[in-house]
Amino acid sequence: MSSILSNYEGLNDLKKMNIDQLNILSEEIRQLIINVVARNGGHLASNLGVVELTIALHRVFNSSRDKIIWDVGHQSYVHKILTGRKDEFQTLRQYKGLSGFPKRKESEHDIFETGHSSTSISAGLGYALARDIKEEKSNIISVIGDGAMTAGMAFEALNHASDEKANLIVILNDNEMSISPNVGGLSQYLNRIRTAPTYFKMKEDVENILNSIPAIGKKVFKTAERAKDSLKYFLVPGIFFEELGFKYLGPINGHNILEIVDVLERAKTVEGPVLIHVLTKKGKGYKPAEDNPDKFHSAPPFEIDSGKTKKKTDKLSYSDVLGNTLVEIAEKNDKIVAITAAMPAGTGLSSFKQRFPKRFFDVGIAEQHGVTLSAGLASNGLRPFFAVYSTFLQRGYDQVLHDVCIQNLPVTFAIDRAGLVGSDGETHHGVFDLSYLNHIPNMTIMAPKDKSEFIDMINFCAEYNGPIALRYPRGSCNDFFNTFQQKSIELGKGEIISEGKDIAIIAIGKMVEHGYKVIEKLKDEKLSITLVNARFVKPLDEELISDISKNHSIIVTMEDNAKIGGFGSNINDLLIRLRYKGEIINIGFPDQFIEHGSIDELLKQYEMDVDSIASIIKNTVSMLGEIWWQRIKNALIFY
Ligand SMILES: Cc1ncc(C[n+]2csc(CCOP(=O)(O)OP(=O)(O)O)c2C)c(N)n1
Repeated sequence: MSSILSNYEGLNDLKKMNIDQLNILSEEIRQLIINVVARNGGHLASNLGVVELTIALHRVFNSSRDKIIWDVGHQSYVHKILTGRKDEFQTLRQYKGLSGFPKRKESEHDIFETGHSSTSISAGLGYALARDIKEEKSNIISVIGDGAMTAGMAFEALNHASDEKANLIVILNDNEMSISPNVGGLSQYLNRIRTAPTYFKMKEDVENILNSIPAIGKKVFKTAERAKDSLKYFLVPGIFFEELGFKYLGPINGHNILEIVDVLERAKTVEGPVLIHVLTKKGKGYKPAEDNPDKFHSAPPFEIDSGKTKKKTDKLSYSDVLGNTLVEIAEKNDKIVAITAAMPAGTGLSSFKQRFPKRFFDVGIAEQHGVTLSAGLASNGLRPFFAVYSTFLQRGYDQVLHDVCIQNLPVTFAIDRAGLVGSDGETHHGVFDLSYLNHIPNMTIMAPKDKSEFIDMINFCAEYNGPIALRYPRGSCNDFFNTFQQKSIELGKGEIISEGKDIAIIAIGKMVEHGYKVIEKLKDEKLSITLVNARFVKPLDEELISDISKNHSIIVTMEDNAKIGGFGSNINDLLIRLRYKGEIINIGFPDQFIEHGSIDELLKQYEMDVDSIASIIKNTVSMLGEIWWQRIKNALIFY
């Protein structure tokens, strides 16, 4: 670590540095971020874009008395480095290490936790209103990207903030990118502001001329600035925000510390809500990230010199298979349309977008709208596939229930990143979708055990006449069961993969492969184990499970979802109805948020790895003991 950063001890140091030192510090922080993210993976481009902005914020404001709220929170690395976590930064996103998102337990400077986007203005307004009720003095600053600003929630908060007239500073960090290039009318509006230099030139000229008039010039300018019908009113580029009740300052160069400091100082003196429009470059200072900001939005470990990913895989991911299969289906069926909420590449829909631009819709970060848009498309005769990460569909719960399921519309939810996602941690794991969809009438839910089954299921969805959720995990999609002759998909029907006598593992999705490996692991234990691929979480294959319950003393359910309200709980309900007398073991996530770490580390921690599940089964068998074991068997026979 080089000089200024290695000697840096805390925010007080920042306040004493001159501009040259601050600029050197920026470059050293950039280098540190590049080095660590190249090794650990992480949100590189967004962080490189906010180095100067973050330094300026901490220079002007006094965190933690002043509150800085980071929208999404993926761009908080610089903030972490500046607020006492410089050394720990090496452990970024690693198991038990520093989180890649703001965490209150990590630091008093992380004052609001995020991960999902577009919450910062609501949270900031909440902070501001609480401050006013308590009659305290502090500045509240919400930093939100132009991508996050496309969500309804951000507009709801702007709308309310102007009504409250509370002192709140919103910083709009405009880099023209969501993960992919930003979309929508707001984005076009910001673009017009950015590319209309004459406006600013005129504004600056007016300001300079008035300010140069001795004695009264400054006063006239200030009055003009305030007056709604003044010349400035017509020149203000951010009139949209002004009309909403915000004082608009900008646009300013987000890589010029002095310019940002100057505007922040001005913002501090404004009564009521202020919006500062800051222009930044995503990936700033690292050529591969500047050239490919979407690829470096969230990057796996890479080689610094070339920017090339370290562990290249040529295996297809589930997202790729979804995209490719959907293109094939759409070639034959012109009713197929695809929707994404700002994740065309992540959900594998880039090829669909290219092949069928008119049948592809990127709605921005607007999952609720994405769901109801799908409902509208389906009501008017089309077959929408909304491809969305499990964690982000949480945003659209009411729309799934109210707009899709009540009307029983043929919308497919292609639910990507179901189960654990790894180092993004608790805000991003997809471990709740089974629970939040399970209880909605008309909803059908399924999950594939491997690639061939996935392709069959996508085809099944395209023909299915009602709401259907197809959930699948992050990562590579292979034909693990390729020697197994699978039957075609039939609504509510599972399949037996291997037949035993004593114990039955009933698994869903990715956990079927896991179940297979558990059986392999136990092969010397003289246990006879059946493996069932449930295929459907809802409706369950009641006939199959009823048969299994008659002659298996232990039933093990396996899912990569929270146990509460998930697949296992559906089976438990059924087994109660069937008056099953044997032992039930539910494998799934406990009632707690799962932290960040590699998927293997986390599965081990929650006793869901192959070794742990095998031990749980072995221990249950030995706990039951021979007599119990026989008694249960007899009970099952008389059942
Ligand atoms: C509700 C929700 N949907 C989707 C995402 C995935 N996501 C993370 S960052 C991001 C783009 C954010 O763009 P912007 O706010 O402009 O920030 P930038 O990375 O450009 O600084 C998206 C879509 C999310 N975090 N939350």
